[in-house]
Amino acid sequence: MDIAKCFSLEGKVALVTGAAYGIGFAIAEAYAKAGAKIAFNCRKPEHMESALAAYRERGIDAKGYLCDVTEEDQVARMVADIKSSLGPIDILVNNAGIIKRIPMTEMKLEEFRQVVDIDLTAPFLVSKAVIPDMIGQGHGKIINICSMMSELGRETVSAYAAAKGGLKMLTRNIASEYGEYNIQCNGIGPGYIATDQTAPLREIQPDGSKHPFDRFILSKTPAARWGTPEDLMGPAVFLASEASDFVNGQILYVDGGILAYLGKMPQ
Ligand code: NAP
Ligand code: GCO
Repeated sequence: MDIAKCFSLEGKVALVTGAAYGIGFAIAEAYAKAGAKIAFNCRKPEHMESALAAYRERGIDAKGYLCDVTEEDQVARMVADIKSSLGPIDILVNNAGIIKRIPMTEMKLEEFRQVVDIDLTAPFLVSKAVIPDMIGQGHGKIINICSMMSELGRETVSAYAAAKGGLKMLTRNIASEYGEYNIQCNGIGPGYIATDQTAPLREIQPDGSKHPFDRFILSKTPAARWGTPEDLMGPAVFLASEASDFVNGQILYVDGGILAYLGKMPQ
């Protein structure tokens, strides 16, 4: 077996949703470096402009789409356009996501629904749009970006935990339903990663000290640091490549050890 070749994505077409910045951007960059042609989307025009510039700066010729992944017609148009310009999609990463940190009894129904729509319903919609061509091609890789909250709960994140827990089961179900067509659907469960989404949890306090949540996460993480988007590059390439062809329905937690650890004893 040619080991270097089985991790290569040479000639593959990859769609990474919500890859204007943050984790999605790093995954798209890794795929480009492994040889894939990149398509990505985001919702906001200002993010599109800066993202295209950032891809260009890294020498990546990415194709960007303004597309809200909760809108089925927009998703269908984007997938059709990628097919005609780059070819049928070989690799889909359902990365676009949001969080709302609101105590459950104060959360409005529309807020709960918006989180579930983007974090769970959209991966269903985009996967549904790409699976028929994957079946036609005889192969496909779908990678769902899950969370610590696919396993754990905490205050204020009921909608997010419900959606990411659901995404873990959608992952297993896609693997179960389409595994016979040589489609692998796996998840990545990032730990606490320093991006815009978690910036409020790392804000320096008025007295110059670290945010209490920041200190809490450092104490909960055996690696004793926040993750970076780059920490997800290798795992994402593995799950998109031939190297993982017999891995299906799994969630690969990339969390510096959080889920393995009981936590520090209070001093
Ligand atoms: P981020 O920095 O907030 O980036 C989110 C991306 O999603 C942006 O590109 C955003 O672009 C896009 N997006 C949001 N809603 C969208 C929609 N309806 N349609 C299309 N694009 C949309 O988040 P991140 O921290 O990189 O997180 C990426 C994924 O990893 C999310 O699913 C998140 O839940 C998950 N995750 C994050 C962490 C962490 O610690 N950061 C840990 C575990 C899991 P626009 O704003 O332009 O739409
Ligand atoms: C939070 C965080 C998390 C992370 C991540 C953990 O408020 O607890 O935002 O949910 O973003 O998903 O894996």
